[in-house]
Amino acid sequence: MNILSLLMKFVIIIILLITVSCDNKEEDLDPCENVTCGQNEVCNNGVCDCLYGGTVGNCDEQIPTGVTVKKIIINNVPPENSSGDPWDDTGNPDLAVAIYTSMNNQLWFSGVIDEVDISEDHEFACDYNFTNNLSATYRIPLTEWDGNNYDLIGIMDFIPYQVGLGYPDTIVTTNISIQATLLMEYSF
Ligand SMILES: [Ca+2]
Repeated sequence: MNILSLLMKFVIIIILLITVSCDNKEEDLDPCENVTCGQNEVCNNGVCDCLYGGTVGNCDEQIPTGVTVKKIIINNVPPENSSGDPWDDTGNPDLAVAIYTSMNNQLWFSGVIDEVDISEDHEFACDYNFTNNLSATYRIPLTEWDGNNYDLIGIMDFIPYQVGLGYPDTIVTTNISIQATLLMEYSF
């Protein structure tokens, strides 16, 4: 009887010890123990945060509050339309560029520049400032005008700001045979 009672007590003590040691183990477990954070990141409760702001994975990079397209430089225009005819019947093409949202809302229009020598780069002053939806895709249609009629030469896509790509001074966008270089500026 005594031996049985002792054995019971022993078993109870062992169970208590195991329970207590398990509890302690849980309390002592550091949620950051197996978390490896990047440069300029710190682990808070198992999650990596940026030490100085920015985006996790690239903590040096601050999200701009504004992105300005200073200029749109058309580098390459196909010499003929899809029918194999020159863009203009009487002379050099009369070009315009614009910026549209992906929903086809016009944000900016360059106005038509007459008689563009497409064998050379042509620069359109722009200065359009994006202040929201910086990482959305926008469209840049290039058109050739005759009075109020125009032919669409092609549409190039671009994204003002992409996380992880930094702040490039220029963004080059192409669409098969047309190419534009955008001169960019960022504000914070
Ligand atoms: Ca024309």
